[in-house]
Amino acid sequence: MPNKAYEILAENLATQGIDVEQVKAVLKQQHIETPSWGYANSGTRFKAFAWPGAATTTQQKLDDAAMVHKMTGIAPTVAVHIPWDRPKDDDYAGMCQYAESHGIRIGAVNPNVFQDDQYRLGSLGNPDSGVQEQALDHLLECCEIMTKVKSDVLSLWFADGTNYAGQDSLRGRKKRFEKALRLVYERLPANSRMLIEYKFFEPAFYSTDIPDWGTAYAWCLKLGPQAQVLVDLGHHAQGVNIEQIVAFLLDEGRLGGFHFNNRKYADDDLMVGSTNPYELFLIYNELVGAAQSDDQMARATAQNVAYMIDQCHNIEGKMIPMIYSVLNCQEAYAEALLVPRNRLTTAQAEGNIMEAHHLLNEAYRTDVRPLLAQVRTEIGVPADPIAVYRASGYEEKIRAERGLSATSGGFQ
Ligand code: RM4
Ligand code: MN
Ligand code: MN
Repeated sequence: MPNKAYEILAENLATQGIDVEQVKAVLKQQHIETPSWGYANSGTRFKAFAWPGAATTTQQKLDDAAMVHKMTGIAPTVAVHIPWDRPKDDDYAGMCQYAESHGIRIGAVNPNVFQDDQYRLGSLGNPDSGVQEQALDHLLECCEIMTKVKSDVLSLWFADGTNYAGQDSLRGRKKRFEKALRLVYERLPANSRMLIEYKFFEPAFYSTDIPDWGTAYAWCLKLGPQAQVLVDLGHHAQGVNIEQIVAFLLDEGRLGGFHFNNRKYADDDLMVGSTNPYELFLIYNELVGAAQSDDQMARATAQNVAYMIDQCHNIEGKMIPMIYSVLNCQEAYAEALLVPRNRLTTAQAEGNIMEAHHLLNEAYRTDVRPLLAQVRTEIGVPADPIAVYRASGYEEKIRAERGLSATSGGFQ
């Protein structure tokens, strides 16, 4: 069926000098990774509400991720959390094959050094050298797992910090981290990367060992080129200009990846772009600007960013918000691709503030939905993924097969 709205939009964009075929080609290459833990039950610190049909096994999580990819066509990988996704008999090759037989691959490996009892005072930053060592061993084990599941990203987040002034030596903790991260860095598989994620508070509230992008960046510089910063959108104070952090890290070659979600919750609970689609657009605008620039470093860095969702939904279900989030990223990316870069550069050079601002906003305000429907049709996925998912019977099927399980993905 010809997409009338698309034809009108394409004509309109062509008169603005935009190469629509090129925009579509770029959109078809987009890749958003979904998290295995986002398909399982999760909760707030007060309550984990069980969701009917939520995944409890890694195979079920992979099934769900495969369904999200089938609906969207741009979510071909899934991040795993170890030990939440540790397979029986440590059969990682089997897990990898299971994913591949369902049309997806394993993406980032996320070690978990925050849930065992010994981590009460932290992991790598723990004052007890025995605990530091256990955490280090787990990280090194994850380097080996990367090879088994064909992953090239080790994604590191630490719950480490202190709750009371004087509880521990701040410099001491810094040194413990630097020493251990160096040992992990040396064991990274060839051609892989270590992404260091920061978070300004929680679960520690007096000090957090990696509180901000500056700390993560400083350590990446010390470690070497295989270490890059991971920007989790939820881990920022409300007023922080995230796109400026993105621009800085792109320019320095140290933006490694994203964890998409929404900072309104200060963590992983809300859909990316749900209350702040403009901000998501501005972030993509920096990425597209870098990818299209002739600055070698920024361009190469932008082309190698790992786009990952880090969301665990508590009250709104699992599959639809995940599909929705992938689509929100697609929409923001499409709008950013419509920014007339040359005209924007000219307006900026002339100090023409209103023209520059207007050009950006016009791209943002373009209704790209017909364009995305066209792209989806051309890659053979539903033009309206949410509607087709609702009608697919998948939700009813998993509810019937899996039922209601009290266990959570790891947040219990
Ligand atoms: C943390 C952080 C990590 C994620 C865990 C589950 O807040 O964002 O990336 O792996 O939650
Ligand atoms: Mn995260
Ligand atoms: Mn988080």
